[in-house]
Amino acid sequence: MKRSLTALVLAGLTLVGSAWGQITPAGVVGTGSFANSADLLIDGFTPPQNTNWQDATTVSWTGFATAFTIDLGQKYRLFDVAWSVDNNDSYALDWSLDGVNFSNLFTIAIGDGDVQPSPGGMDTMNSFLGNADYVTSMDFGTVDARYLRVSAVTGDSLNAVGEVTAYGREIGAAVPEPSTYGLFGAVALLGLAAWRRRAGRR
Ligand SMILES: [Ca+2]
Ligand SMILES: [Ca+2]
Ligand SMILES: [Ca+2]
Repeated sequence: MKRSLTALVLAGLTLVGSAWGQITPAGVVGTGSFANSADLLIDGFTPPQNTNWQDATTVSWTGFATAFTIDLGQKYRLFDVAWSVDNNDSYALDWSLDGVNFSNLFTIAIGDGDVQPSPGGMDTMNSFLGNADYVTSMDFGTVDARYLRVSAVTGDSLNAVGEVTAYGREIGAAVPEPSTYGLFGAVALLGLAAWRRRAGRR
């Protein structure tokens, strides 16, 4: 009985701990003026490199008073980020737990990425060491965050973002799916109760 109980608990832990990977955000809100829907930042589509910065698949704006806050839906331990931004500007990604107080996660410099000034356009970049689109300045130390905020810092004042994708795993107050954790938890508790009864008889 003890062996099967251990197996059940391990199976339950495996299910709960398996939520690692690409994060599906709950939503995004833009402040300031910009063209196209802010939802394009998290729609899962990354514009091909060299796409025009004012393409229908990008969110574009002028100046440096615009920002977009992505709500991941809950707290995650973040490991990596990939994004698509206009090639000739500096962009910052900030993180927050409460959506109010933000800290800088990383800021890329003008010229980061492999898209050259001519023909220019959108550049896909990420923090995956060894990847063709890896950018050193995006290689951040792990943080626990719920919100991510992207903004342009400096450049030619013509800015665009096509996608922001975060990778991590659920932590903290995550509520497990009732269909998985609840079932295994109930079975494990029943097993534990039975095991205790048996152990008590010895
Ligand atoms: Ca997109
Ligand atoms: Ca690239
Ligand atoms: Ca630009």
